[in-house]
Amino acid sequence: MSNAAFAAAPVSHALEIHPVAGRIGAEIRGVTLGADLAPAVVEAIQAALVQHKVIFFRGQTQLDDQTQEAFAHLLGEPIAHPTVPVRDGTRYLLELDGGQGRRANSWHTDVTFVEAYPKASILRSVVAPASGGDTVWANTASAYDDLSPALQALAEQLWAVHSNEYDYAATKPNVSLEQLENYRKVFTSTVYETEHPVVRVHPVSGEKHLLLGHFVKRIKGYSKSDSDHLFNLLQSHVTRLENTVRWRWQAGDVAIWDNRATQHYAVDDYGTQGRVVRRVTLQGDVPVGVQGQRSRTLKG
Ligand SMILES: O=C(O)CCC(=O)C(=O)O
Ligand SMILES: [Fe+2]
Repeated sequence: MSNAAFAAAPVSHALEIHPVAGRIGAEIRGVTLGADLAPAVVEAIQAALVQHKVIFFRGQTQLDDQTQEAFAHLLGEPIAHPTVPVRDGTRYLLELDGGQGRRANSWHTDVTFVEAYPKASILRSVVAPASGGDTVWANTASAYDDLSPALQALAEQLWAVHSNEYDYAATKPNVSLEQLENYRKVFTSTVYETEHPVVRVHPVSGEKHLLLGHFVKRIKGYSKSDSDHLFNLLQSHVTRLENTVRWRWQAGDVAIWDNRATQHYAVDDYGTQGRVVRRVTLQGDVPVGVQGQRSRTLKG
């Protein structure tokens, strides 16, 4: 069975929304993000986020670390990364500085190695390269829809083990061995493992989504070889270009994604140019599969 088209509930405030790609992503204009947004605007942003899965706001140069965190409070409950220390002077902010080797150039959904992983992430560009350094998001509901009925039925039976102890070298070809080892040490200071259904039902839209990405260690109950094949088969549907949107950053831009409905990839093509982004994530809920089965923590 495929997803019925999701109809957003009417909201009292109309935003100026410009879809960017055909199946995912919209730019919202005319909004100045901050801690003092009217409740009707916040409600409209929440609805746009579920409908478009990633929303973009240009030129939000009024935001600093504190007001980014305060704005995040309006959309949910901010949470710090489970292992990577927050940026100095902040409570929740994760900084990704390309100069420090923090280049997220592999497909993932944020923090899926824990059970109730974040429902959304709010990312602000602080330094943007003159060229390159775009981020790409993929729609994991249209990826599910694209599967044949037989593959949908198979995917709905599968469970995947997600862990923060995955193959770092395979996902970070451009980073020095020393940077890689330092990163791995911090990132896996506590090892987490969680079993998630491969098809997750979205708690707001009811849409079915493929829940995969680079934290997947194996598909449960299959040999390493079959697990790799199954993962690659399903993951390749997520990353088909038809399911994606690509954002060309300017400093001050903000992207907010529904982390229950997307994967993303930060393109590492900007060489030694500066690139700094800062992220706040919002507490999520425990995923539920198509038969109502809930995700389970194995470790951590
Ligand atoms: O650098 C980016 O554009 C995205 C980094 C990332 O994966 C994240 O902020 O969750
Ligand atoms: Fe990420």
